[in-house]
Amino acid sequence: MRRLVAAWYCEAGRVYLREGDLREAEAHWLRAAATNPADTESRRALADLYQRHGKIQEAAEVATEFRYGAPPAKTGRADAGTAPGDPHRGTAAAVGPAAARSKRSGCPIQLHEVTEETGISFAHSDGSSGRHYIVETVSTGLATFDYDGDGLVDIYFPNGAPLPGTRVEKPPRHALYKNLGNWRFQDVTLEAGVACTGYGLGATAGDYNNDGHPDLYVSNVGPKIL
Ligand SMILES: [Ca+2]
Ligand SMILES: [Ca+2]
Repeated sequence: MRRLVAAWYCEAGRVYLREGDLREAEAHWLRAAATNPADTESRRALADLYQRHGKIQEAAEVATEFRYGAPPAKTGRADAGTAPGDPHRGTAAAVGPAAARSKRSGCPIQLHEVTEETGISFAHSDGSSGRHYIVETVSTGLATFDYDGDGLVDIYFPNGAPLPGTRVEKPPRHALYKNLGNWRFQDVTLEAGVACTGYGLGATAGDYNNDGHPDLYVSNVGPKIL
């Protein structure tokens, strides 16, 4: 019965997700996980939701519970081939190749190079004058915020600029990438009007004039931009 109730909550969460109600989707998946801690679908959905919204800590926690905290299924099917006390007990069938890699390395977190798949082609330039200006050594930060209010966190990358002694055909510019969901991004710098070519060292976002829309502040060497 608990499995059925959890499955219903999980499906309801998907319906809310399709309708764009992320809060209710999250609430229903949490209910599914609480009703049946062995329910893998709700935990996967939660981890994906948290990751897409930059909630890395929450995603890691739910993934850790998923891998280590779920009790063995009563059917014993998910436990096949594992021993009591094995931290991967009850998870191998659920996470497949990732679990196999995890088991081999002993690490519950696996990292993969996915930059190309995301659509992000931004490359940072330090100005490369060869004269070792101090700004060449400090790189830059970036800002993550939802610039278009669609519920997905977007990324703004400040860039360097040619320093005295540097000659380039096309000066680098800062870049804004719109989050399309599912870890895909699109360069919307020109459309958004934020193609700054100053020497950026950092950026932050906040609603400085309290109009409900985030504003971007870019810390350049020299004039700053709001
Ligand atoms: Ca967005
Ligand atoms: Ca504002």
